[in-house]
Amino acid sequence: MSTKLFDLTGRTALITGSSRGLGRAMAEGMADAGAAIVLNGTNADNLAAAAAEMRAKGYTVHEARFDVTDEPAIVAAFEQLDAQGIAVDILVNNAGVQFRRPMVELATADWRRVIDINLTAAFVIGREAARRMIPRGHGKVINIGSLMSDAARATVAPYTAAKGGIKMLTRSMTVEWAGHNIQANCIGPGYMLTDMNQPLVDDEKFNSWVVGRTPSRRWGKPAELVGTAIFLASSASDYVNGQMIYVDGGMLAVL
Ligand code: GCO
Repeated sequence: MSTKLFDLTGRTALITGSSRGLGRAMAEGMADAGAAIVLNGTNADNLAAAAAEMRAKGYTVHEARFDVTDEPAIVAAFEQLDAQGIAVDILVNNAGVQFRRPMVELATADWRRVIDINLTAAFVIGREAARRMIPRGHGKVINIGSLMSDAARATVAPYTAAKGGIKMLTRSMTVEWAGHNIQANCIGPGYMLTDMNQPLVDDEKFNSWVVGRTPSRRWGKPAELVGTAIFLASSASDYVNGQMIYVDGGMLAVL
């Protein structure tokens, strides 16, 4: 009984920003749990390479190349999936960027770009997915938040505002879509070893702070998000809605 609860066989997951980093790790994990995967990215070569690597492992992989800030491209991608008979049962709004600059030095255009990628995209893609999940009577939406969904760090204001917003967007999705048997939840990764964070890992002072501030005394590995992602994508979470689950080594739980 218990293993079937986490079985994703017969389901299809679209994961934005999934040719590398956290998105790729979740794509591999969900594929291993039985899901067909729709990989997304903006770089055709990276997307094709990631798809080929995953297909070589026997996984069912489709590719949807679009920029998450390009609404016409998003709509067209969903229409193409419709035409191919590919129903997105699980949406992971993972694509995101970081831009580190003190607010007094931050250009409004940079603020807007981070908000567009990290927050507005999750609304637009979530809306397109839900328009199709509602008639089918089921769906899973997993938004990727951050420690910054609940705590602020200097120099990352637009990211913090966006990740706080993604937590509340998840609750808006819950209040409007749970009645259609769509479960919307949020994962809050801690400091994970990703390309985006490499400059922080390489900064001895920052690295020491992360290791000292995290009860687990280490950075997280992208693969360590997979269990929570599979849980929220599976029948095991059919009565879990509007929640934020932190995978952060305990960082936010302690002073
Ligand atoms: C930063 C980091 C963080 C992490 C992650 C933590 O500059 O502090 O990029 O934002 O990436 O979001 O949850």
